Amino acid sequence: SNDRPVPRQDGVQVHLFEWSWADVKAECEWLGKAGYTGVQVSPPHEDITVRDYPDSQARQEPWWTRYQPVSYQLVSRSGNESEFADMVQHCRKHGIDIYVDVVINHMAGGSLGDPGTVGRAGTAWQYRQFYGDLYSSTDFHHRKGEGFSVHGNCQIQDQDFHSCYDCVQQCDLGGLADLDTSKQSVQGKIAEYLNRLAQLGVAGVRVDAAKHMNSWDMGSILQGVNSSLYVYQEVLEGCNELVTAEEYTSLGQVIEFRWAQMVFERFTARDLQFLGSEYLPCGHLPSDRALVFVENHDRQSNCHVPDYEVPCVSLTVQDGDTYKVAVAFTLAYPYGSPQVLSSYAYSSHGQGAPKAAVHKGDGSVTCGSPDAWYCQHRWPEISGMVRWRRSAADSGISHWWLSSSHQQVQFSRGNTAMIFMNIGREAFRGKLYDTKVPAGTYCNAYKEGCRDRCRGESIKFVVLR
Ligand code: LM2
Repeated sequence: SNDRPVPRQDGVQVHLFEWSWADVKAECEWLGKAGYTGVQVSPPHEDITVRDYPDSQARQEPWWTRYQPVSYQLVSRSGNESEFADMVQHCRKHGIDIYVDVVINHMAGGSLGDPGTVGRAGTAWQYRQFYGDLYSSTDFHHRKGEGFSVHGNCQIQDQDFHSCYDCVQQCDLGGLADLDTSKQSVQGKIAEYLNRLAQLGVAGVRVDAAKHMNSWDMGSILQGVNSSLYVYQEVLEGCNELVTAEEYTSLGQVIEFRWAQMVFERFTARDLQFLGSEYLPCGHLPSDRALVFVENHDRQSNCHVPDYEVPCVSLTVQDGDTYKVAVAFTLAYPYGSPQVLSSYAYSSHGQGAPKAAVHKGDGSVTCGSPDAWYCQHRWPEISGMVRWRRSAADSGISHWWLSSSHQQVQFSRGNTAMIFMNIGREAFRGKLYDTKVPAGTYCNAYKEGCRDRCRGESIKFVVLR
């Protein structure tokens, strides 16, 4: 229901994509000090194993095995249940909430997951037939005679989004066995999994593929779930689709993909006119219902990789400075709950995470070295803006200014925070700017972390009459 908690408006969460529980645990003290408030972790359930995956010695199996559940046991590449619980408790002590990516629309699918073999915890499974003692054949949709069918169920086709509401929610998504979430026993098993996570101290859940579950079923599942859990749902709504994000807002927040789209379009066109939540394509969710980001793990895996034909529709880490400015803008703008992605370089759609741990054990991290973790959340341009957002608290925007070239934007948030963005070639100096921020010397948050004191560049504001 609507009384489920949402994160504080000035908070920021980071998706530590594919990090191990030990690494997340080791990161939480740093995150707390930097001003972050939450971490989304990769799915913790038992996933499929992919045999003989041909990849370099330095890399794990494809990241997407994590989106193919075999059971809800907490056994994954990231670690086991006791390591998971230990991480959650430790992070809480540092003021960091743990959010879990829950994959409950489907179970492991066809060809690549070696059906007939066992999951990571040893659970036997067979596509759409059984998954240990959790689900059997009758727990899945069997919507026959509806287009292209595999093992007795239709597969979601692109045109379904505009022409067949039920197909979107009852056919298989990319060959993944679609759970019949209208069944009470299935709802009960999912609720039990979510409650188990809550009991371990988990503060929230990202509901994977929520658009592919009926919102009514989703509501029934959540009725049985601990009311202190923050819920945000992945409803990737395109313009004029039959299933809409609005259907899910009474259940929790919804990932507002239109934010990423708007940011992508404006920054790619290098035209910052019409920048802001009121300009999202085909409408926007109320701020307290929306989760926003510049990119997520799926978007990064679709962009700038040779083996994927889907057009790139967001800025990604490969976009360098433009990406950093777009993330800074998202953190500065008071709309929705922002999420920062912390990932690693991929050169193909499914490329696995580095095998090397992030934390080396001597207090140092492997961030940024070749073939390793990017740790975007530690970049000064990003962590500095996390601080900036905290200092702006809940102040609204004032003194918005756009240059005539549309390549510079400035605005203030209350009397503590002001941002200048410049994506043009023209220097941004020697001009007069109006702001609520009083005269004084300020820290340039974008240039460094600005944690206890200003270590980097400072900026002087003077009053000109
Ligand atoms: C999501 N949200 O709705 C996740 O954010 C996204 O990462 C998931 O796709 C997807 N939905 C399903 O949970 C990823 C990945 C796919 C991958 C699936 C399942 O982007 O490429 O599909 O996880 O692991 C893979 C193969 C695909 C195959 C499928 C089933 O790439 O070719 O389809 O497994 O075996 C036959």
